[in-house]
Amino acid sequence: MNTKRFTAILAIFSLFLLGGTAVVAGDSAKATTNAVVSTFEVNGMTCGGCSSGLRLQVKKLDGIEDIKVSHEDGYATVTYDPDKVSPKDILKAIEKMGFEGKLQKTEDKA
Ligand SMILES: [Cu+2]
Repeated sequence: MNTKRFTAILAIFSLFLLGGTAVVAGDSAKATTNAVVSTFEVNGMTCGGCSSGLRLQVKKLDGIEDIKVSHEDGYATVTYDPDKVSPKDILKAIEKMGFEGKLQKTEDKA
């Protein structure tokens, strides 16, 4: 009798624990700790519309944390989770916008 009751309490407690774990996992997914920063040379951008269009296009990809684009200097700096998205995917998005992209370097997020 007592054991049964204890099992039921344990089961309910486990559910709370699982719920708590799920919330924690959701938070850590947002703030990726293994993020990297890739710099791409982007040719073909002529104005602020080009850079903001590219920014939106790349942000559509899963795993993008941040992106800075400069049409004057012709580059894009992208912070992302390498487990979710690759430089190849980002280059595809750059080409989709009609620009020419080239990966320059990839570093760990500072
Ligand atoms: Cu433009």
